[in-house]
Amino acid sequence: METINACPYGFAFEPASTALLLIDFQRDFLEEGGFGSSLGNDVSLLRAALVPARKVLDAARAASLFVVHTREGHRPDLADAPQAKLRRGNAPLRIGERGALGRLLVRGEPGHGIVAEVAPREGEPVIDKPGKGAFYATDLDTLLRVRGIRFLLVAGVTTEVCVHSTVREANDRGLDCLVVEDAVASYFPEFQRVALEMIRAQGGIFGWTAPASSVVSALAGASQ
Ligand code: TIU
Repeated sequence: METINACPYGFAFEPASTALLLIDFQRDFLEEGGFGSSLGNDVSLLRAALVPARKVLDAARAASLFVVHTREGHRPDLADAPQAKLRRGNAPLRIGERGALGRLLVRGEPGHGIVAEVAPREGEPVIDKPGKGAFYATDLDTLLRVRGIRFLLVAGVTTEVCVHSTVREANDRGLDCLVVEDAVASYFPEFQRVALEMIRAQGGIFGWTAPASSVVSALAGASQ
């Protein structure tokens, strides 16, 4: 077992049973003209997560961890998008409508792609998910079970939405989850802070948190 210096206490993990999950690092959330900016958000806030996430990704690859990427989005015919999700809010553009990065939150459109900094490599599965959580209506659970994964390191956007939905459910499925504090980001600085506190409160009620530097140090030890 290796241990990451984490909150609320050390995160013990076995590298062969650990996956790095990169959640929704898509142009639709990180760039102007995508879904996130259509909702009125300052998308530049999310970019802070990219350098730490890339460091963790490099370290995970060097330690031969299983790396999985996710993307939120819908079929071009929107048949998998509930009316409740399509109707939600009063943004000028809605899911499926055309913005500067193509149709918002639609698979195959430019905005749906993962940004270059943390782009998937050959052999790293990419999970297309219609919801906020990465388990809902996907084969993520199967992929993790086949590999015997018991520990998840999590990076991605946004902290209080897709990261929380995924980590809460992963916890219920029996996985120990560590969220990389500076490799997740929110459009709301207050939510970023509180979302991380929620995870590790009450003795780690549904997970651990640690900065990328601590994760990278532990993975460097695991690579030797
Ligand atoms: N809007 C927002 O904060 N997030 C999402 O809609 N999806 C994800 O978090 N990926």
